[in-house]
Amino acid sequence: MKRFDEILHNGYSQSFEVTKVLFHEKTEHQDLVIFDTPIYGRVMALDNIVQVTTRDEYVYHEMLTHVPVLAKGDVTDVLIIGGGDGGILREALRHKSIERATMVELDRSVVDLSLEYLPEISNGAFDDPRTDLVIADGVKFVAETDKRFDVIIVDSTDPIGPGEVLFTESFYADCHRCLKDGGVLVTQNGVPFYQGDEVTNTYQRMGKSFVDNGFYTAVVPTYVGGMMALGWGTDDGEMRNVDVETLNQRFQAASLTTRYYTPEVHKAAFALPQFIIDLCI
Ligand code: AG3
Repeated sequence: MKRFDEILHNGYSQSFEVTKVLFHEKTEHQDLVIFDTPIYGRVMALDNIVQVTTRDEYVYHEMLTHVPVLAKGDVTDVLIIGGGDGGILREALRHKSIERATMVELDRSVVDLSLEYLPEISNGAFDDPRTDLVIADGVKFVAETDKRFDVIIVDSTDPIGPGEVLFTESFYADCHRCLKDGGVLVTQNGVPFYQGDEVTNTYQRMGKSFVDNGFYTAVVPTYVGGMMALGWGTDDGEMRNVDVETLNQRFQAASLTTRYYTPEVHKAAFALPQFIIDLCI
């Protein structure tokens, strides 16, 4: 393979020069490829869609983790749905307040192959005694567990193939059930410029269970199309408005070193451009 073409959006693709293919196989659940590139370092794609690159993964993993954790404050229990590469787990465990990080991943191969070929993504997080890795269907897990969490992070694929069930009204309702009072759910919700329906659908479906729901944004270069929408659902309508000073105190107390997240970026991420507001109907 000389090039890898991601065809996610009809009629538009991104193309990587491939210097080496390290792994390519169909797992029990999806087609998984890992390859090296000149600009983005090592890349993992599932069903032909880029999931993670070693060059820009920090944007997504920091923003999907530190925003809910620092907005909520005093977080001890986190649930991660998906996220087999371990990037979210790594960021979550950087918070000393977190006593338990439960990660429910459908595809064991994603965890195993990430550990083998992309170890810097999880950076030891799977060996942390606070990690509870469950290989199972996230939909079933949230429907059945009697555990309760402060924060739930859904690090899924797009709503095509195995990830589709993680974008349903019943899944969001079950996540709501698994949150402690005042807890918060965040989700990967695609790139609104190309995936507008996904914004509208999630807005309506999450709205059935949460008092306050909407989106915040982050720009991940390899999730092409500009801003990515990250879903937000909580019954605490004030959580999205936590001021920069409070965020700063929590950020300092956690002594995090970040490459994208800052308390100011956190606050600003909730300011949506008009075309995204218009999709929230
Ligand atoms: N999961 C989110 C991939 C989304 C790609 N979607 C897109 N480009 N519209 C990433 C897994 C990282 N842990």
